[in-house]
Amino acid sequence: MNHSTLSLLSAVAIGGALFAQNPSFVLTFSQPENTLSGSGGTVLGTLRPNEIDTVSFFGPCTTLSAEKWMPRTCAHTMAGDADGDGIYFQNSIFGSIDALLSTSALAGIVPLDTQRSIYWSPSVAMGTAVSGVPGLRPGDVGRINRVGGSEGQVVHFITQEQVNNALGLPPSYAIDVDAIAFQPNYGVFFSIDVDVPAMTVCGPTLVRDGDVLCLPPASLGYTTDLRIASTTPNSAVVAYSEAQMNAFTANAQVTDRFGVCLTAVGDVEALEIDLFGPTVTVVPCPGVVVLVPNLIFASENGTGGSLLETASGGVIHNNLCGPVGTPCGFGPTFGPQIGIRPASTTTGAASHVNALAGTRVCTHVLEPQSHVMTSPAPAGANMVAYNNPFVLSLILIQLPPSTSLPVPMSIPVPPWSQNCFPDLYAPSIFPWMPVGPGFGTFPTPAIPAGWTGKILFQGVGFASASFELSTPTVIDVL
Ligand SMILES: [Ca+2]
Ligand SMILES: [Ca+2]
Ligand SMILES: [Ca+2]
Repeated sequence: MNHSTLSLLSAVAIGGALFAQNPSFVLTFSQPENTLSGSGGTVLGTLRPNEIDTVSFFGPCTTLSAEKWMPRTCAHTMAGDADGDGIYFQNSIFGSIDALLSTSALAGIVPLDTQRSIYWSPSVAMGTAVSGVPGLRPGDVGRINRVGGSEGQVVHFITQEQVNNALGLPPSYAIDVDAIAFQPNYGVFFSIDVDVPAMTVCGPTLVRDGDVLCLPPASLGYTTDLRIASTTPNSAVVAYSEAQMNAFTANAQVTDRFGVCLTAVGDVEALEIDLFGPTVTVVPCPGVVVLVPNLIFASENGTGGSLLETASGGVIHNNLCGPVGTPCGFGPTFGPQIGIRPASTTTGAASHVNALAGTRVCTHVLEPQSHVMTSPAPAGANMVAYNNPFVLSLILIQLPPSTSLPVPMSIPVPPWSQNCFPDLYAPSIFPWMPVGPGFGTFPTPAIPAGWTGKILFQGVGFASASFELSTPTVIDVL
């Protein structure tokens, strides 16, 4: 090992130590957006509403950028052929990811969140060809895991039925959870996408999409791994009404992407709990008392990607890189404050933040330029983009049998890969090629005439004291 390699390795180790104190989010955007960094000119620079991104506010703020963390192809590999059409790639899987939740720090399961530990809610139900029913529906918050040797299973944090039960609605009611946050001392906070006449703890209530609802701790039963096992009927509380959320939004004095001051929340689109902020006592009706922590939230009117807080009657969320939104009178909210590019020099990014969870993650990601190829094809006909945080990553290649497997098989590899993707999808360990640090691309192999099937790639990063896997990617060859 030469001196420059040693220097790089110690730089990685120091980076890791700083990363441990890093205030960061995973999040989604409501529209396709572009990373502020450009992601090396690769396809990883395009952030889609059905992909999860991450942004970190630990300096230097000049390099702040939202980066892709769970590409569609990672979800396709975990979920398999969920719609049963023989092709893993499904452009519009989940519709959008409209709510995100991390419990890993609370449950002590993993040091960092992974694509196997984070919970999300779709706006369109995932197919059930692999997972079976009930799957992952708009009213569910769940993740895709291997369970008892079966791949592509949905593990729910909370189900549509449990949410409906707390709202006094029939179990089959098609509710859409579109923001969620959780802390055992406060319970579950959430918001829904469409107004619904419900029966809450305060009686008949028209629950609005701009309301923040609470499932108080005493109303919840838990599994041993800190998921919701049960909710109490009619136990939901309107912690903040839409009118109150409108007031928080107006008081925050933040502009949209055109520079216009926000006056109403519209729909509450993202929620996270700020444990360092003030807690208030809310009495929504006589005899009902709810403790409400400071809530970080996004408004559907918050184009340009602003984040607000309920503290002090409503303020713009601040972090180490400044306010996450432009104060009224100072021009548009552009997007770089949350790591995305503005639409132009005069107009901010089109998105509001659509889902938000405070957590730390490892960004070690693969995504192909083309998810589907036709046979035959010369070597390099398709390229796969990578974002590699390590000095070196060895790309592995696997050819899953296409006809027998509706979902690829994986194995856990402890004690390795406890920070990045936890499961190995290429157990034959057939090396394809090494890649260096940062963003880049590598070529696909030549596809001979008559060969069709699936090509799976996964990177093995050489961390200072471990091996850390990248997210997997599968290319359909037709
Ligand atoms: Ca499919
Ligand atoms: Ca949803
Ligand atoms: Ca949302």
